[in-house]
Amino acid sequence: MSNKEKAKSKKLEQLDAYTSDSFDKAITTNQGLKINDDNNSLKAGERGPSLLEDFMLREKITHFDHERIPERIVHARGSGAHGVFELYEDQSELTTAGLFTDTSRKTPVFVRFSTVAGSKGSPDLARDVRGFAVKFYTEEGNFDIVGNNMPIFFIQDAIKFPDLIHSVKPEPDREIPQAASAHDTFYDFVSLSPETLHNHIWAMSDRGIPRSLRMMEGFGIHSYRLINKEGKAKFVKFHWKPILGAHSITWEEAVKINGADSDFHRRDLWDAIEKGQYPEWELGFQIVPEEDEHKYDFDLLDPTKLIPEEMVPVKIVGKMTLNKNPENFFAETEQVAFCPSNIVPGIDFSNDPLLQGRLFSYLDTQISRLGGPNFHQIPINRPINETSNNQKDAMMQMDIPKGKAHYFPNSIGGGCPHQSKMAKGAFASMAKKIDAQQVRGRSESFNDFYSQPALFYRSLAKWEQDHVVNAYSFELGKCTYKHIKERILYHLQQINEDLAQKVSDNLGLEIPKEIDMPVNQAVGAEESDIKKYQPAPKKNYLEKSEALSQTHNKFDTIATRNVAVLVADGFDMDAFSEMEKTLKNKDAFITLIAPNGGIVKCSDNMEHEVDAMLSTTESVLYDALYIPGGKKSIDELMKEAKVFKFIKETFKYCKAIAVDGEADKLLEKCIDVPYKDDKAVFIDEKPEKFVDAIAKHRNWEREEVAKQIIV
Ligand code: HDE
Repeated sequence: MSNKEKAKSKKLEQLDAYTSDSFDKAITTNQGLKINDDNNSLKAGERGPSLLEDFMLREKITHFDHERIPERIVHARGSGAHGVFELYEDQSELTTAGLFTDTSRKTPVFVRFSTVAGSKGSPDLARDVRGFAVKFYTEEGNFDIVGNNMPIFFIQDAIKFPDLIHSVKPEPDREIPQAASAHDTFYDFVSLSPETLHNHIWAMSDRGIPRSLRMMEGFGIHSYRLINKEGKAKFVKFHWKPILGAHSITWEEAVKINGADSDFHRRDLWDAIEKGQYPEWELGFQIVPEEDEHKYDFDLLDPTKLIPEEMVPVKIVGKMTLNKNPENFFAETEQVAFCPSNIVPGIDFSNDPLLQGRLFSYLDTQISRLGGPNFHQIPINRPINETSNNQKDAMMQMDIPKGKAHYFPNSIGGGCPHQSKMAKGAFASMAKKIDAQQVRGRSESFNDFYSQPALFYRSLAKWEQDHVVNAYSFELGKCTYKHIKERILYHLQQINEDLAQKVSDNLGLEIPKEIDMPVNQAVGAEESDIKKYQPAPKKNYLEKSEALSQTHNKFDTIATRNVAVLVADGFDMDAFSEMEKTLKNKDAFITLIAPNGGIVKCSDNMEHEVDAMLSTTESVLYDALYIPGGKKSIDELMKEAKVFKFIKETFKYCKAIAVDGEADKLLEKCIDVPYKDDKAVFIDEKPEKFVDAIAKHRNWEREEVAKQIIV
């Protein structure tokens, strides 16, 4: 079965009806007129001016002039793919939602991953949160989980979102820096808004620079509700767990990748799907009964808090597989419109004030981004079930709605479209008791800003903590205002003294004893109210949470890991073929790199196609390095300065290296720190050991020594 057939779904069949191609077709105007010269405009004489009469020129240029739509105000840079969600077990004790109760269904999905701050053409490896938006085309309508790769958000109230984003986007006077949080305005905002600290420390950790979009977790963040047929509701948090495990790279490497291939993540996702290595995630629920709403030391409605998995385990319920690339980036990935308000029966919202704001914002933004309120008719956004209502007009109506009555109730149209009972699959908002006074303010239970960042930092491995220290030092080092850096140091001190001390040493600044704490209350608020909103003292309700560190992760596969193989004419075929067989059996990708393109000959005089010329590629684009022996090949490689850089970098960034025979000479020449006893360096060893080391992603313990290497 071809990949395309495997990916078949009701959504893809629907999209097929809208696809077109130009193969074997005559070029025409948009009015269907065949064109006999698409190279020359109509002119008054060969050297004369163009004529206004030239409708072909005008049509072509006019279309071109309007080919861009506004990029998303956030999450502009993104990559998408089609797939399917399959349920493991019926979850009807929790919800009536068809996609979570019917195990025979294969619910089509479209997923878009993104960075947040950068423009559409910004590099993939920015330090940033990643968007993880999933549209389920269910039989009851579209359901969107518009999440991120971190389980919490920066702010607690939607009214702060424009401020957060204005602060992180390029500064308004010079439009600098692009796709980077390391600048004054962002840190000014963070330092004055301690609610941001939890998401911020996640962004400063390795989670901010994933190895691949296929190797990161996803989170719905907010508490939602699942409702069963008895009408019983429970809170739920949605989790996506990648089958390949969650892995990251270091900042230094990210900077180099952005130069070598700024489409690194986009290419990686596309290539894996094209090669039939479909990315997969398991979906999990964290369930909290409504009775337990107030049981925790944090508020379930506060989106800056996670529920540690040690307190509420994640129940795995199904699997999502991405199995088809889009046909057209603009039509699908650019025009897809996610809205957290897209919901289906059996699921409902919570009062999380951030979620409440999002329920408005997404629908609203699509209207200017996609040109009007009929954006749901764009093929990628159409639900797979039928839609029918009285919103028939507006820009770009694509259907021709028949009939006279476009209001409800009506008798002329037979009362149609008619309302449906819940028993017939209609959505009805759950009955929620609300007995409160209108206030502009926040709950006191939202005041704890330090406990969870502290839990996060405590839960990291030593090397992960080092990366956090480096990230804070780098980002604050890029800021120019001393008072902003000092305010951040103060907050870091509240989170973890060791962290604050290391960063302040790096910056050469003192940690202030106190700062003027900003007040999230109305101007002129009562003193007692102002006090109410001061940060609460840090609590320690859990010493560590393993789920927060990427060291407690999946390290059991090398599928899709890209292994660079450095060769020149005369490389040892015996060693190479054993290695190649082992790696390919485990679904790793191999890239044969040689000083020149075309063909490279092995010791058996066989010809092998070169995948990449040394000058066109960089070590940072690979997960591991293998160099087979062969005197002639190694002598050739010895002459290439780029080979030295390649080896040094691979070692420096803690990746697995295997060499055979004479290739050890290359290591000796390049690596001027002890490497023979390194856990992930293999000299004339069995390929299986190399495989295990690649599966471990990196030998981070090497970092202490490797940082002395200069490249
Ligand atoms: Fe978004 N966000 N957001 N956001 N968001 C958008 O919608 C917004 C928030 C997220 O691939 C925009 O269609 C507000 C949290 C993703 O197309 C916009 C608030 C989370 C994507 C918008 C938030 C997200 C967006 C821009 C605070 C994680 C990309 C274009 C109340 C749970 C979706 C668009 C895609 C996109 C508004 C906060 C995730 C402007 C007002 C929290 C993954 O509507």
